[in-house]
Amino acid sequence: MEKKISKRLMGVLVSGLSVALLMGCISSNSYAASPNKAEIKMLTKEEIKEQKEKRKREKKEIKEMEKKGWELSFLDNFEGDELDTSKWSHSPEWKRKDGYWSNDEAFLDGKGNLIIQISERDGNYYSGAVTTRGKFEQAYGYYEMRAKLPNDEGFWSAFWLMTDGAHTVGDEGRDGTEIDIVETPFAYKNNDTVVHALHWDGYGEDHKSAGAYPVVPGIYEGFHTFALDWNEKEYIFYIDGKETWRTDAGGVSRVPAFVQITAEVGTWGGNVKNANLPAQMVVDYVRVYEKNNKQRD
Ligand SMILES: [Ca+2]
Ligand SMILES: [Ca+2]
Repeated sequence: MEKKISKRLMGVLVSGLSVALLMGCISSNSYAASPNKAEIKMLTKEEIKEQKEKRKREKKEIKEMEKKGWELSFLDNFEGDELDTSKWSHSPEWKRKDGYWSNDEAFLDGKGNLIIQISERDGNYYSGAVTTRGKFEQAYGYYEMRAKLPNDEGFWSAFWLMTDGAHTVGDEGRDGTEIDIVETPFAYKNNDTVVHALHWDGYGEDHKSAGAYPVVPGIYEGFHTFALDWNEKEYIFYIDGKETWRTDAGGVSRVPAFVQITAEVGTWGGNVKNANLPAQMVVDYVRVYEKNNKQRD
């Protein structure tokens, strides 16, 4: 009798234990993708400190811009685990030059950065691309990205503004211009060169463009800011707050544009077969401002 009870008790205990194990299994599985708890705690402390400092800096920088008459109209610090789809969409997964845009190659790293990755799988090349098309579009303003640029061969990363009007022939660039705030096709040449460019009147025989090739020592090491002041008179480009190009080529575009952060594979960037992949562009934030009307002259 006692034996029977203890057997049943054992059975209950064992099945309880298996349930507990099973639950343990499930919960440990759900932790599998994340670091262990000790690491989470450590990272959180460091990250909180870093985030606090970043927020302080951000507040100060936005205030400085406000003093110059700029009002924040768009901000993404890329915090959290998922791309904020109220602000961004993945660009369509179609063939671009010698590779494909792929949703899998544009993601948040969980540490406050957007990653735009370039990968090779089975001899095909894939890169990330996000756009604010249909979600945030603005004419004129101050557009800034802080990012660490990739410097390998056969692809380029870009922070740019686009509009359907860039395809329209006539009226020069006033009815729409592709504005490339920064592109990196020469990264692999180790000559510290980036590209600023404008394209208008379509991409066929009427296509026109203008560009500049600033050399900034150390531009492919660490984080830098890339910015554009697009006003009614001209475009002014900045790297790390220093002016690198000023132009009114094509007449200045008057139509709203969306923001894009992309990478694409192509021979303009050299031979991708020489690249050490995957490569990544790491984007800390994007801020867009518009001119405060009260201070407009
Ligand atoms: Ca045009
Ligand atoms: Ca960030």
